[in-house]
Amino acid sequence: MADTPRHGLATRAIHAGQEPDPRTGAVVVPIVTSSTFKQDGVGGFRDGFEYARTGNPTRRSLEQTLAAIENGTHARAFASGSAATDAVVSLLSPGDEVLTTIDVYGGTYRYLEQVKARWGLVCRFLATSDAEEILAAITDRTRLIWIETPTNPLLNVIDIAALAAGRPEGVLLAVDNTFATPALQNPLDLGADIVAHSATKYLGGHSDVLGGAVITRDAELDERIGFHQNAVGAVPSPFDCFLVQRGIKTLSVRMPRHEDNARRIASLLEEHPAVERVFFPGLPSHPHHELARRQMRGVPGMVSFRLAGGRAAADRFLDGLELFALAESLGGVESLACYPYTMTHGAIPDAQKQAIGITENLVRLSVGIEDAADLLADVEQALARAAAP
Ligand code: P1T
Repeated sequence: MADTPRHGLATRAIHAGQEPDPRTGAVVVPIVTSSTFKQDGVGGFRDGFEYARTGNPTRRSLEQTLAAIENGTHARAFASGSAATDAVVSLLSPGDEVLTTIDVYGGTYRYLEQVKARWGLVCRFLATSDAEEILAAITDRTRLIWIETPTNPLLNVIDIAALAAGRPEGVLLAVDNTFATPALQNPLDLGADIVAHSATKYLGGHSDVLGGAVITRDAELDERIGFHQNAVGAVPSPFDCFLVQRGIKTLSVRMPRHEDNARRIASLLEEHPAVERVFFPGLPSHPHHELARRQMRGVPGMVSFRLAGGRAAADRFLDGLELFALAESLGGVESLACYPYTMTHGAIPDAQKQAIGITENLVRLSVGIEDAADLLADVEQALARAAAP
């Protein structure tokens, strides 16, 4: 089915790139495992397929779905979100500058600071989520602005349209849309050039696959990303493509449930004496609440908060949880709790973490789609343990 803008997100997620199989009529895209494809004479590729690193039917189908749900025209699937980040950054050359915020996934910080800086990229991490301040930091070497919004783990919201409108020509704007997902925001519609994803999270949705994606509306950018995809080879297996595509089919029903459960937990936390501060853009008390309402069609199921009793209270809270599993990652149907200071953001130097508020009493929750009452009861009893050692 050719995708057209008249189809809504749920329809695109289920149909785009997913025509019933022409030979068998199978309504689910086949998992094609062949690593190579017979040529009809040298260079006679059937439907463009030659070798599975370069292209695979299951992956192509997923890429069509990814492009359609992000309102893009081109997409490339990767073996992880980190591989997708690498593909975007590969657009730059030594001496070029990338601007980002400190408040990004710790692995993105580590990649830029410990891999690309050594290679000659100038990486600047700004302690702000204010679009004007980010724009003011642009220099004549800046080639890429890379942002997450909402950010990981502090859930700051950054004005994508303001960055897109205010950056000078020649500066690409890439948005890591892992947290919001296309169910809540489409950065390309707001003027971004590139959308990146860790499909490991909400897109896959079930904590059973690693994946990444890069989506654009620009054939030339896509060709360069595709060159990198083929040259480096960090491609997802056909089975992983199937899992991500299967997850995407239910994205639009999962996200409101994640949001609803997270809202209830954020409200509980906000009222609780054991909690010092809650970070949840769906709460009117969040400093970027108005921007979040303007930019997104809802908020993801991520809630971060600081406990009043310092690190010891955070440890007791995490030990006390019964339904929430202490684990990295997010966006799956099951609820997870994470301690960003040493887990997801352990690669960021302590002084920088403290400066932006990734403190030793910070906990991040990925709120799943279990029954709200059960999740609330679990958080409540763990808070009681945190408050009374
Ligand atoms: O883990 P991987 O699929 O390679 O994705 C990296 C990545 C990229 N962008 C964002 C916003 C992310 O949150 C991640 C991975 N994050 C975690 C594992 C985590 O627990 O935050």
